[in-house]
Amino acid sequence: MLRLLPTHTVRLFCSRSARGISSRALATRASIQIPKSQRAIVYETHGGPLLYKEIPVPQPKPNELLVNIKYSGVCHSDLHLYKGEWPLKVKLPLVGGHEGAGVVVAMGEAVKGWEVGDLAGIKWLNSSCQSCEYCTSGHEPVCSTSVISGCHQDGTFQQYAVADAIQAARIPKGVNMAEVAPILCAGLTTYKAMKESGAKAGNWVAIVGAGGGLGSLAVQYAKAMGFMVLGIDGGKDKTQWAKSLGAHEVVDFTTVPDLPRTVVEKTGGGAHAVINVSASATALQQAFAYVRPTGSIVLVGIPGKPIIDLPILPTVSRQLKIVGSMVGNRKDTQEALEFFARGLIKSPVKVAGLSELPRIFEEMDKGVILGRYTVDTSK
Ligand code: 8ID
Ligand code: ZN
Repeated sequence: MLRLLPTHTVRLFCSRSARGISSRALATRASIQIPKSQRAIVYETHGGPLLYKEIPVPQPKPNELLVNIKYSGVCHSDLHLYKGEWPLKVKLPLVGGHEGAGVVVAMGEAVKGWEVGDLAGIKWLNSSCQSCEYCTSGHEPVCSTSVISGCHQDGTFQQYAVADAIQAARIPKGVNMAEVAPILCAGLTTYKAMKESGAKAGNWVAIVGAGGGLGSLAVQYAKAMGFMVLGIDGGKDKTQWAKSLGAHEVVDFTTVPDLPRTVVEKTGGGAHAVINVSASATALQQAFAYVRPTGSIVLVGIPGKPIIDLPILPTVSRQLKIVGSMVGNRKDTQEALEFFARGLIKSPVKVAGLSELPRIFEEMDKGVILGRYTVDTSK
């Protein structure tokens, strides 16, 4: 059974718990009509037309929230999935997207701890079993039955989306909804990768892909966590952008004559940790040449051709650590959101309409986006 806010209780509900909620959320609660259909971007085949069309509003299952998505970030993972570059089972036709920030408008009968009108985030990890050894030890992203938003089920490139109430993120009241959206994947993922790197305050962390969506946030989380930051990306625009976000040093991989040597020089002996958020296998391969002995290389970006050669002797003799990192758990999510809500992270967003997604994917494919696009689902 679906629990909705009954129309006659709207006034009482608003006056009881409206404190601190943005006016936009309040407006949504006051006009709680849930339409039968909505606008979405749908594709039926990998690489096929991205159709901006009217589709039914989904019904939440007993454990799910129905969230009126206000904004959704556009992640490069959405593009990889659209192109069919990864060996994942993708639902088709599909509504992609996994960085959705919105307002709870309804919920299933088994949901506890949420109210209609709460601000909620829909993430990559839509649900997991909550009972396997990984879910019970804070590693739910590797749960074998996990459901991924915008991959296994329809995601956030629509006006209304569903999410498991346990995995949905609690967005702090009063934050800017367009800006918070990318924190739900790009922010969470890079914050978690930083923790996985084992770097300590004062250490040099190299962010590879520093001008992109994840990179722009990685630079700032790294700085907020007390690391020295070296950003690597291609072209003046991207390196200057990374510098403007707080990188202590930047390197342009398209013009520097000897990238590994330059990084070793600038960091006084190599990066203690390398966080690869680029979608480039070549960039990852190069990291072995400039990571500091005993340092770590954290793999976050997943190129279309996801194989590199592992240089075994240097990895052993220099005692390197190679770490894979995928999004983060619920605790990481709340921590990443708190950094943002405290004003330590400026979300690098450009706002566009949902209908503009095809153009955004084209720009992303060309590698020309500085920071992150977030789409307004009402346009
Ligand atoms: O949980 C995860 N592991 C996770 C979560 C979210 C995203 C992984 N990802 C993956 C995406 O699937 C994608 O493969 O991280 C990668 C980056 O996602 P993004 O930040 O959303 O992509 P982007 O905005 O296009 O930024 C990529 C940046 O990499 C730079 C580009 O110039 C761009 O700024 N780049 C490239 I491509 N080659 C580079 C190189 N050789 C490079 N920067 C430095 N050196
Ligand atoms: Zn993502």
